[in-house]
Amino acid sequence: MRINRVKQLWREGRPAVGGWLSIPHCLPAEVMAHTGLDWLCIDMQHGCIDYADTVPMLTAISTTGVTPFVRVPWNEPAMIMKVLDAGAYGVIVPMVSNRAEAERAVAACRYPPAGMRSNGPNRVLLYAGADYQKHANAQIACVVMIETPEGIAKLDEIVSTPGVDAAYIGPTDLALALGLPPVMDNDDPQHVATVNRILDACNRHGIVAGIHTSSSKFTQRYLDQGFRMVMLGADRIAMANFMKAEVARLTGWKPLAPAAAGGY
Ligand code: 3PY
Ligand code: MG
Repeated sequence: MRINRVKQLWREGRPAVGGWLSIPHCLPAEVMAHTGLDWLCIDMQHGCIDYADTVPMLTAISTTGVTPFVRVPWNEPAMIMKVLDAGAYGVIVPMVSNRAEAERAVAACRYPPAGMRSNGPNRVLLYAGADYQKHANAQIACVVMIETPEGIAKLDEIVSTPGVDAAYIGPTDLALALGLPPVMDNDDPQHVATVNRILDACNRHGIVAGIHTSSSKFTQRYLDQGFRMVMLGADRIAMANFMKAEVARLTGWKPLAPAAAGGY
């Protein structure tokens, strides 16, 4: 089986930096796959992306050595199994709040006897190789998101769940969970303290800590702190930020349509 290069980095104690895909087409996926990132995540939760979009996006990513992840819309075994069958090498499961939910996510990622994943790989056999089922349990990454009030309260029971490879922080939902505005790259002391607490719990239980950002400044900060799954930038936001900055540089011209405010 083709190895999961991100899990290999993690086994070596090294970090992996990734990007985010929210535009439902194979071209932005292929473009982003050629930007030097270690992994890309197709976002079926908040991206404008359905299963029929996800499959060609996975194909586009596999024109490179970038490791493909999918964030599923919810902690539902059916969709987790379908994206794995299509070639995702890792799933990111949103809003996991307790041990039972973490176990549910893990079980959907693992073939019996370790889990309850149903047999039926399709495209993944072409991507991974004919011996996929033999090695999939070890190669596939199960990543649970910590971003709810209950998830913060039950942090230790989630990150110690056998089979969870990484806990990934959604900074804006985490902010809402703390009663703060949903800011992504967040300097609020309460947010910073909670992020540090999650990192510490992951380290104590020997799993990878991950976090979403929207800048190299925060990506660098989290890498320096010891996060080993850090998301640097998303297709839609990179496009908007680049064009807005270029438009703003022009002189002697006034745009008819003002740029939209806001980022994430
Ligand atoms: C969050 O900020 O809550 C996320 O899930 C990032 O995508
Ligand atoms: Mg979130």
